[in-house]
Amino acid sequence: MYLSKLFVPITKDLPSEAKIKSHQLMLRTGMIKQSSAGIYSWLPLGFKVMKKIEKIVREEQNIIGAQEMLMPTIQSSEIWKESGRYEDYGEEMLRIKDRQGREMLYGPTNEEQITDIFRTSVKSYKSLPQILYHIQWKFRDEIRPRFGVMRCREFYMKDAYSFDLSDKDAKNSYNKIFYSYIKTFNRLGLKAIPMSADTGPIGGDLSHEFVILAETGESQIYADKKIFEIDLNKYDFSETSLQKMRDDFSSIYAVTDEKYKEKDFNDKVKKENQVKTKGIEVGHIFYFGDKYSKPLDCLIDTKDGKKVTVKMGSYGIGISRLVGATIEANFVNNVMKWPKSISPYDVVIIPSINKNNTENLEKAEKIYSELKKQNIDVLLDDVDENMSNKFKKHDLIGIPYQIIVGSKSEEDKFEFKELNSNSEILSLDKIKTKLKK
Ligand code: 5CA
Repeated sequence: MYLSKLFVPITKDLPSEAKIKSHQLMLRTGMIKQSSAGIYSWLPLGFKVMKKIEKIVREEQNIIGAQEMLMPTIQSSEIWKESGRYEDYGEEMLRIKDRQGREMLYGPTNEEQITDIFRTSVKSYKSLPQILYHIQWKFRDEIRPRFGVMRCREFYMKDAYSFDLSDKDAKNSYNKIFYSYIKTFNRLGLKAIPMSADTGPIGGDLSHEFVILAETGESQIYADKKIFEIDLNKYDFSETSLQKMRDDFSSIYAVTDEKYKEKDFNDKVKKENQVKTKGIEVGHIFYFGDKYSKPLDCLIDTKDGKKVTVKMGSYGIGISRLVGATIEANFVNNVMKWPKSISPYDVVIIPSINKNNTENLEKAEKIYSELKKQNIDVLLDDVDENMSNKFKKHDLIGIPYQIIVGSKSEEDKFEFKELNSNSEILSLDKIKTKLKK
């Protein structure tokens, strides 16, 4: 893609309503555009990052055998009345009437809907266990939407739902998702800490939040950095191994300010291992047994002819929030550097150009087509602008690698730079190899 053609409305002024780094950066680099309070359009640059995150989340769900489906955004109030949450959910639920006067709502989450699908489709223990998921827009009429995509009214979420015959099996499904979340966040270049959490309006008695470290987060975190050293490769997919993994995570100190006690922290965590910072919740998982299957009568025939309510859990990842959260975690000293796995482009070519000298642009175009042939997703900054402005702009766009075609480039060697590091002069072949890695 040529930057001059890319729809990326970069603005120089800092929007006053944007209080945190990610919100400012996303508006400045034209990743999103606010449509009304807490509701955003995703422009090409932002959309591309969100789609890359979605792809990784999907791959990791599929690896553990979860199956993708899609439920609608608009739901009937009937099933919510059956579960009892229609009243309980309160003002956060956007309620709509259709032309027949039927009460509908814009789904804030889908426990009722998936239970309704399951109860009419699955009757026998033979069909269990199951994990189903979808990636869909949700609406919660947050009283104070803020921080851009971090706390919106309309947001994009992956939510999965597990169905098991017994509590024991259900906890195993919970542990599988737990494992897959740690792996997913690692692939997104994020360090996530699982923390035992309150269940709130979703309900149940077992829950973990996955929190990433960032100074602008909403919750204060106290943790032992040993939690980042747990190696997932140590565990296999057997029930005991997965339980061991969850126990290993739980045995390491990590709490939010509600549970924090200074003495505990100092007694249990060595000074050099103490992590005190803010965090952003990017995922949340719940085990709630028959909280929904009971009122909705979702019954399964067991092997010995009895009927039991199916045991369920639900598991969310905030995909749109993750775009902002990744920026919060990676935007340091006014330089944004996307993790390679979700960067909008693999590399940007920045030629020094002006009207009288098109030589650098021609060289850049040659490099561009070479890299394209190698399936490298490359952006060419063909905008006629001075180099210092270009560098400032790319510090915000955050593509991790740059090929600079200017005074330092020789016949077939170019300046290659990884953001926040020193540049090197390399041949195109060497650059290709580095990028391919
Ligand atoms: N049904 C359960 C799990 S599937 C559920 O809805 N859980 S949740 O309420 O915790 O939401 C899951 C994830 O969605 C959160 O961890 C967060 O990352 C994201 N999320 C929740 N509310 C918002 C919001 N207002 N704006 C952006 N992302 C949000």
